[in-house]
Amino acid sequence: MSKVTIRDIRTIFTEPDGIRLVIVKIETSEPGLYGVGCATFTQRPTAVKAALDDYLRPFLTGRNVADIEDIWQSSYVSSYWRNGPVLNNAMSGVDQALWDIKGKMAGMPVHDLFGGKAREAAAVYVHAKGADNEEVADSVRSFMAEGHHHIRVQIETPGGFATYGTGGRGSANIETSATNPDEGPRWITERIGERDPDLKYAHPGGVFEPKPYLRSTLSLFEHLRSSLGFDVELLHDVHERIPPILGVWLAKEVEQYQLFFLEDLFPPEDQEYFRMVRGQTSTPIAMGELYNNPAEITPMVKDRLLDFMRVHISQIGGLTPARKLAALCEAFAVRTAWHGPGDTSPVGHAANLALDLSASNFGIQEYSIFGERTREVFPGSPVVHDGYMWPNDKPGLGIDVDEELAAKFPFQERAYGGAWDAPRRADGSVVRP
Ligand code: GCO
Ligand code: MG
Repeated sequence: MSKVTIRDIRTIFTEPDGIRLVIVKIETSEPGLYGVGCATFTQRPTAVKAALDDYLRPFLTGRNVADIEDIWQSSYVSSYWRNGPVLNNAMSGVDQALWDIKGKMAGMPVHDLFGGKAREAAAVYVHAKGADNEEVADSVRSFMAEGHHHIRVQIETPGGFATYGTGGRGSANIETSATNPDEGPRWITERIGERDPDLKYAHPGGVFEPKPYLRSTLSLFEHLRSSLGFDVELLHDVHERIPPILGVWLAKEVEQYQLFFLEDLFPPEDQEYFRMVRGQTSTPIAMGELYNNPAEITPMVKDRLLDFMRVHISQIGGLTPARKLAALCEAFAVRTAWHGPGDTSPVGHAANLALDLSASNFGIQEYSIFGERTREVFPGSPVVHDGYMWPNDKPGLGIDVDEELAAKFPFQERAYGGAWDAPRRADGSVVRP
């Protein structure tokens, strides 16, 4: 084939099931040959589009689609200041689309370009949640009945406190980002808000207090292990909410429940605390979705302070840096667990899967069940059954976007452009989301 060049780079916005997704489509000089990539930064999607339309599109139009590495390196330094979620997501959309194109040109799935299948399918974990111990146990049982063997468990904190991942108040759960101002503990700023309705503090992300959260989480694990036994693999996401020393304590306390992993015990800013955890417990540690650059997680990997590397592929700039990071992890026996929440589009999940299948140090893949409409907008979305995600073995990423249908689900209006309401401590101070 003669030289194929980038003819156009377009950004597609779509929200089929309540989550704003950003897709990049690269059209080439070859009629009918194009690629798709995920650039979803759901909290700031229009900023990613501006980075693509105003900077990457003019910078890359006319470039040879074959030169993925050079395109990545030159885009990376093209702004001089680099390493942010906006620019990285824009680069990821381009990078994944170029791998998709390369696969189509070769007539091979991307996992074949990466060395071929090291496994037939990727084990996934799904999300169980509930208001109390028995409700979470029921949710785990129904996932097990569907053949799932790795299940993340999150429980609401009694007393109306906010917590992550339950879909309740202040859960920062991307499936249900709307907060509902039901009765719960009140905090000082909420009372001020009643006196001054313009005060932004009056928008409740809920009240989070570490001790009630820790008590209900430990009671959940006790309940699940005594009622379900130890065969099912259980995971949990702390979502960086608790003071570090309580994180150290939690990691020790849950050792007896034999978690598959404990996630985001600390924010990246406090990552030195992992050293303390490592010395005291063998609870497996997962970390990474908040890093912007692989270099930020390298010290953790080389000192073996984590077991599962959970970087968000579009957040670090696409498959090109992700492959290198996976190889670095392999050298230190750290397994991959690429971030796969609802705000990773099915295109991003297909990119995750290409690495899951081909990397020998794959650990687990997070999976958020795609809605019916989302599947229709993205023909070729990876299929999950028996607790595994399966490839369709089509060339490239094996997935497409139905642009006409995507346009039927435009972004919905959101207060403050979709900014998150931070949870707050009882005294009104902000807690990490
Ligand atoms: C996870 C994550 C997500 C994030 C979300 C942010 O482990 O799945 O923590 O739920 O909160 O992707 O937009
Ligand atoms: Mg997480």
